[in-house]
Amino acid sequence: MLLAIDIGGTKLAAALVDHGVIVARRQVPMAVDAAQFAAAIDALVDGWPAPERISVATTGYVDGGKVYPVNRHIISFWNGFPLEQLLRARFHCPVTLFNDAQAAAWGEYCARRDMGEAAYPANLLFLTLSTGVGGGLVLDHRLRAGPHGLAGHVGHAPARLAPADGLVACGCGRLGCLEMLASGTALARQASAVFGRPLDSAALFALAASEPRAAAILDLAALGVAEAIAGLHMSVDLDAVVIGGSVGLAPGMLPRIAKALAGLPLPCPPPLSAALLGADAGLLGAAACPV
Ligand code: ADP
Ligand code: BMX
Ligand code: ZN
Repeated sequence: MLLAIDIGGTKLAAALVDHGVIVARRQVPMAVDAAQFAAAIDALVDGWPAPERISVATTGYVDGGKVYPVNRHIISFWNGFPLEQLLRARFHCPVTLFNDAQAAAWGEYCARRDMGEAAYPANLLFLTLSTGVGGGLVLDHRLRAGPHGLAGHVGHAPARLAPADGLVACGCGRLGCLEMLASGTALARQASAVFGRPLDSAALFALAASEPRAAAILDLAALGVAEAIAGLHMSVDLDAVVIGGSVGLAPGMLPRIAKALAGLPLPCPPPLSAALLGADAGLLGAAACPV
């Protein structure tokens, strides 16, 4: 049995995976420090059989068995965190780490391949709109992690558009990143500024049905995402773009992105779809990733 773990800025999920099928799944809020993280892992696997191996999809970039932040504001203790060593010591089995969006990209690629479609995409971009904005690329049927694990970090490409509350420095240190416009964190920040009261991303989506200023924040984020897709499409020539994450999968977000993309002058625009694996794209993608 394989243990898959998905570590995001907001949630920590674990699943027992048997031949590509989730047979048990648990989820808790992401921990705030290393001690709480170790305790949360123990709680997640309580009563489960010892795994034969572990595959992790994690926010941050993975280099040499350690996890590093791109956006330093997402997880405070993630700076060179020895995740592989910690899990090996706890479970005494092989451990493989992947960036969360890269793992999900591979999961979505495999899901399409295994459906037996004659023309499954060889060049797929997965975008997660979640606590941050993550990205993963499959190019010529191969997952591209990059020499430092950084490939696909689209959230830190310039968005070209200022957020509704003005330009904000990203936790990566740069100004104008897509993540500051279109992540759940950024949507909550913009909504709270525009409406003058604390609002989270889900509340913004609910408000958008009746309040044009709320809808405008989502449309701006969708345009930023569409611009990022267009930029990558012109760089590597995509044949599929898959959207995931709780914000990406929230009702209305995919049509907003599709409309924005359709409005851009782009040769051979790639088809856009929601993650077939839904909220399990990271877990199942990590489980399917080559070891
Ligand atoms: P993680 O980033 O840990 O992988 P998620 O994909 O769930 O987790 O993304 C978390 C972000 O999504 C948070 O900013 C949260 O406020 C936002 N979010 C969660 N549920 C919803 C929802 N139903 N609609 C809109 N935004 C949501
Ligand atoms: C950030 C970055 C990416 C990650 C993306 C989505 C950190 C800690 N994370 O851009 O590595 O893929 O967020 O991650 O720098 P999530 O936390 O939203 O799931
Ligand atoms: Zn950034």
